[in-house]
Formats: sequence, structure tokens, C-alpha cells
Amino acid sequence: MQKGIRGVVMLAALPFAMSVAFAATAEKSAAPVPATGGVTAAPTLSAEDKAASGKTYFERCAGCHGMLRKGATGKNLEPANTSKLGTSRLEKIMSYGTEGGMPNFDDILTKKEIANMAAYVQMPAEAPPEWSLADIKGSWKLLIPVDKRPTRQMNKVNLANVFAVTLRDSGEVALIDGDKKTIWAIIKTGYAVHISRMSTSGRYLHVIGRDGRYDLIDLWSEVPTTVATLKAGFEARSIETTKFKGYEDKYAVVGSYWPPQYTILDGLTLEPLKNVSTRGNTVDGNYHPEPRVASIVASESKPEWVINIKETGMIRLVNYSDLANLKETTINSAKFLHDGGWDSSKRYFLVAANASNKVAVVDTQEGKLAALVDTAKIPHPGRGANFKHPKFGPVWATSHLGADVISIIGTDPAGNPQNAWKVVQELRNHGANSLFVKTHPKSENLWADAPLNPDPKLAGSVTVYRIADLGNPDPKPEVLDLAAAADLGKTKGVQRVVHGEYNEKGDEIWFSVWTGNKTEPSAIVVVDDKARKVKTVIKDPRLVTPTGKFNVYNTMHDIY
Ligand code: DHE
Repeated sequence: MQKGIRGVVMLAALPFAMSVAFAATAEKSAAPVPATGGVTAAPTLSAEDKAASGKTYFERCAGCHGMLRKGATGKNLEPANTSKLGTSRLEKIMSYGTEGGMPNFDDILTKKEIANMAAYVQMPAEAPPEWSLADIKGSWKLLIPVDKRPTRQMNKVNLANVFAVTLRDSGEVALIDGDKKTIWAIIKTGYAVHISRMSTSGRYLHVIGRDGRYDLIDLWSEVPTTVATLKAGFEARSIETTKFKGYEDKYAVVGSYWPPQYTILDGLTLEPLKNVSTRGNTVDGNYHPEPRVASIVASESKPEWVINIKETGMIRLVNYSDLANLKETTINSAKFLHDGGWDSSKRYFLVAANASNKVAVVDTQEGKLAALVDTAKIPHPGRGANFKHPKFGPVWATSHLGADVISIIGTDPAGNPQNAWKVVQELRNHGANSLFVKTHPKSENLWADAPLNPDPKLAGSVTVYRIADLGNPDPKPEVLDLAAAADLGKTKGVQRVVHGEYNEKGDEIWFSVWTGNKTEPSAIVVVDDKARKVKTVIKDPRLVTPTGKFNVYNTMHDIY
């Protein structure tokens, strides 16, 4: 296995139909499973253990390995491959992780659960149910119609500096007042929210749960209020709003992992308008039944979304100006597309094709692939980090899951053509298994985390470089142990420091200290960016496993 990302146990929040699907599957296959590949008979599980393992697979493994186990960021886990590895090797990999990016699960799964998972992945994979536009419409609830909502901001909070923080294991987001550093509200959402995005007006927060539950939250109400909700699919990771002039707040789009599709919604009510399947052929010309929707961004210069299809390696530029005659430009890039962000001019979109160890660059003005840039192993930028390099001009950075490297890519073909779409510099990160880099136009620093590193000391630390030093032959970073600074005491779950996010002014960077166990304490560490010193640690029993943080102003304006 190349890579997996820690999931979460939250059985109660599992989508009903998904539970039904797993239960039905378990009924069917309580009987011994025939051998695949003709080696040894695959292990079997009781109906109950199979259902429980199916849930665990959905919660912890499907994101990387796929619902159909065909592999993407993680390896293919179909019986033909897993039966060759065998039960005891699979148990070891799941327990202790691998250097290739698969984390250990021995601290949150019992020995029996791991043994059952090793058996489960040697059994044939079954497809979960489909979820059509009619199903999405059936799940849609308009809780507060537009004409019943306030016509002005009814609270005194500085909305531009509010942070929407994912509380991963409690199925909630915390809205934190960034000026006061206190929790303004906790809102119930889908299971393990993946990202939050802002409407162009800065009024509505769009939140997507891993289980496909989508919530639209009005920040103008006295207290933040969910005004509409629906279920887009059984697994989802991405959402975006419309940012082109004349279309502000008009539509929203949600990308699903299962079923593989994207759905266009009304931006103010979430009424489902159009559902588009992403099944089709890969860049190699082979049909794939599960091409999942990875990152989505909205262009400010065209009525267009950039929608990245993971398994096919195809990037779709979707023009939303005429939904009945939807126009898509399909751009061949590389597999498997994951996360990415704009360059500082917002003309180019850079996305990790992580299994190809490449970053694909789309020129959205021309509607073409600008470049495929070779990077270190498994780039994982989040949305990346844009800054002006002292030697190479405008650049964008990514860190990596598979290497302790931060790659710096030149992004200015007009002003610095010799550096454009090349890795102009590689910086040392304090560890591999990094997920996110971050800077801010007002900052002099570049930060990187390494939360999935098997070494707790490295998982709890961040690296910071002074951008002005990057012109030197051997720039030296500082490494800060923020987990220690949070002073949470000893916990069974590793304290993983993840996802830097700046405040509105760009003078503080916030990191989550995510203890991968919801019964143990977590925190948010606020660092003074200039001094690189901890300013405040936000601790509150309601901060259950915080991960992603989205500052309203920075998210609205794609500042990273
Ligand atoms: Fe993420 C972004 C998918 C695991 C926290 N993650 C994204 C995006 C995708 C994605 C497609 C880009 C969305 C966009 O911009 O439109 N993430 C996946 C997975 O498939 C994966 C590997 C496994 C899974 O089962 O989900 C995975 N991600 C994780 C985690 O384990 C993290 C650390 C905690 C969690 O929530 O589960 C995590 N992912 C995030 C965050 C972002 C993100 C915080 C947004 C970064 C940003 O700054 O925009």
C-alpha cells in the first residue's frame, strides 16, 4: 500500500443507505468466498464482522484506495493483489504503516479489527448504490427560504476574520471568532467535513461532509444558521461557488467520490439543478467505473469551474453560463488528480497528479494544459502557496506525502519564462507525509506540516522558511514543535499538527493539533507569524479533532 489517510469511527453518522448496503452485502457473503487468482481460499468473515469491516473501510480506507478498491492515491486492494500479500503481511501494513505514506492504525483499531480488515480486503469489493438527481432532490431541505432570511448582518462579529474549523470526528464545524479567539458557534454537519468554501458575497459558508451531506450556513443571522441541506452522494470531498462577475452566489457545485459525479445546485437554496457523471476513459484510453471528483475551483475571469477527475487524469473546464447546454472542455493531464490551487495571477491552476509524481498546470485563459511538472514523490499541496521568490520571481509551492521535500515551481511564463513550469528549488521539510504548505501575501514565511509522519515528534512539528533566505545556497529553516507547545499532555492518539491557515490580516498562522482520537483533547495553536512564537492556544472540550480551517476572507479571495 502506498498511502492511506486516517479515518474516523463515527458509525452513528454513517449514511443510512450506506449502512444498508454494507448490511446487505454482509448477508450475501457470510458464506466462504471462492479463491481469487487460484492461490489459497480467501478468508471469510461473519456477517456482523463483514458489515463492521465494510464501515471501517468506508471511513478509513476508501478515500485513498477507492470504493471499488481499484486504487488511486493508495494501492489497488482487489483480491488478486491482496491475496498475494496474505493476511499476516496485510495486518502488519495496517498496524504499523509504511514509509510510502500509509499511516499506522494500531493506535485506533484493535488487533481484532485489523485482523478483520486484512480478511475483508481479500474478499471481492462490492459497489455501493447509485444516487441520482431524483435522490438528491428527495434529500434536499430548504430550511429557511431566501425571503425569510435577514436583509442585513444581524450580528456584530467581524465575519472576514471568522474561521470555519472542521471538527472531524464529531460531524460539526466550529465557527471561531478570529479577533477574540473564542468559539462563536458549533454547527452540526455531515460526517468528517472535508472542506468549507465561502460564497463570493462572504455571507454563506458551504460545507461538505465526507458522507456527501452538504450544508449551507448563513453568517448574517444572529447566530450562524443552516438554511439548506442535502445529500449529494455517499462520499464527497469538494464544493465550490461561482465567482465570475454577474454570477456571484448564483450556483454551487459539489463533487462526489461515490457515485462518481458532480452536481450543480442553486447557490442560495441548494436546489439540485443538474447531475453530470464523471465515468469514462482514463488518459490511457481505458474505461474506469469510479473516476472520483477531486478538487474544484471557480474562475474569476470566466463563468467556469475547473473540475479535476482523479482516476481518469482528465481536467474538465465546465462553463456554467447555460446549464441546459453545458459546455465542458476536457484536458488530458496525468493520474491521479487530487488537490491544487491557483497561481497568484489566477490564470493558471496547479493540481497534484499524485501517483504520477507530477503537478499539472492548466492555462484557464487558453483552456489548455500548460505543463506537466515532475516533482518529488506524491505531491500534496492543499491549495499550495504563492509568493515572490528572491531569485526566481513568482512561484507556487507544494509539499509531499512521499518525500521530505517542498518543491518550488516557477509560475510566471511572461516575466520569467526560463523558470516557468519547472521545479526551480527543492527545500527540505522536517519530514515526509506532509499534507499542506501555506504563506500569505503579507507574510515573509513559508510553512509546511508533516501530520501523517509515523514519528510523533515529526507529526507534531512544522517547518518554516524565511522567503528572503531562499535565494541563499543553503537556506536554513526553523522547526517548531507545536504539539509540545499545545501542552495537551500524554495521549494515546498521535498529536498531528495539520493545515496552516492565516487570519485576515496575514499576521497570524493557525495550526490544528489533531489528536486522532475523539475522546482525547485537541487544540488550535495560533502562531505570531513574524515572531514565529505561539501567541495563543485555543483549548475547548468542544474542539473535537480539528483539522481544516478556512478563514472567511482568505477563502473568499483564494488567498494562499
Ligand atoms: Fe483531504 C482537501 C481528498 C484525507 C484534510 N482532500 C482535499 C481535496 C480533496 C481531498 C479532493 C481538495 C478539495 C478541493 O479543494 O476542492 N483527502 C482527500 C482524500 O481522498 C483523502 C486522501 C482520504 C480520505 O479518506 O479522505 C483525504 N484530508 C484527508 C485527511 O485525512 C485530512 C487531513 C483530515 C480529514 O478531514 O479527513 C484531510 N483535505 C483536508 C483539508 C483540505 C483537503 C483540510 C482542504 C485544504 C485547503 O486548504 O483547501
